[in-house]
Amino acid sequence: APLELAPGCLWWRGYLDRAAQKALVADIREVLKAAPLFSPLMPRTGKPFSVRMSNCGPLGWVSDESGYRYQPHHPVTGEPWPPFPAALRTAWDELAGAIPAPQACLINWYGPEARMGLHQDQDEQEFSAPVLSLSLGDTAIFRLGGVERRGKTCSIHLASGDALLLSGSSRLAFHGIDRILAGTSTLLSQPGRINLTLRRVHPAR
Ligand code: MD5
Ligand code: FE
Repeated sequence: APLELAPGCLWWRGYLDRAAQKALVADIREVLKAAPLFSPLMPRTGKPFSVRMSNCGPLGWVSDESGYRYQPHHPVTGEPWPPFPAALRTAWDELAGAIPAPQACLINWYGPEARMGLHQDQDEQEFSAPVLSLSLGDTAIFRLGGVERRGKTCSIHLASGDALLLSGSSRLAFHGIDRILAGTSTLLSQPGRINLTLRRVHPAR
């Protein structure tokens, strides 16, 4: 059974076993052959994020000097995003409940020095659907706050195979990755972490 970290924030430690993690990494490596990692740029400043990204599914999240958005093609190659690996749909169906199919999966690659500042996920037009996050590779220190930037926060260690579901009032909670604990996992062939976030972007009807 999952742990409820905050109302609507459910944490399944070790949701994916080692074999399932290995299979999912192989799936993601195939996705990345077709849709290579890119370095998104921050709006306005044009500074690159320390996290590199790609996507699969019908829509993908991108960022550049004109802003954040979802689009159906890779910003560098211009190709459509590759389809979801079947295992991602299975995880969504098991954990998200009776929610229409996800439309986007953002693939975040964290090298040992990468981090993600405290932010809210607000680029979707659908906040009633949850966000599902799957972690692979090195453990990350994840910080979760409330819906106001200045509120209290708590931290947990997200390890390889963990799943996190953000729904209800947690869907718009501030969150970020303080740092990666390089060398805590042997899943990947190098230090680093992959995070997958599955989302709906538009309302179903
Ligand atoms: C990650 N990714 O581990 C993090 C954590 C992102 C992102 O934040 O936007 O790609 S995913 C956890 C998450 C997603 C949506 C909402 C909340 C947490 N939340 O309200 O706590 O790469
Ligand atoms: Fe986020």
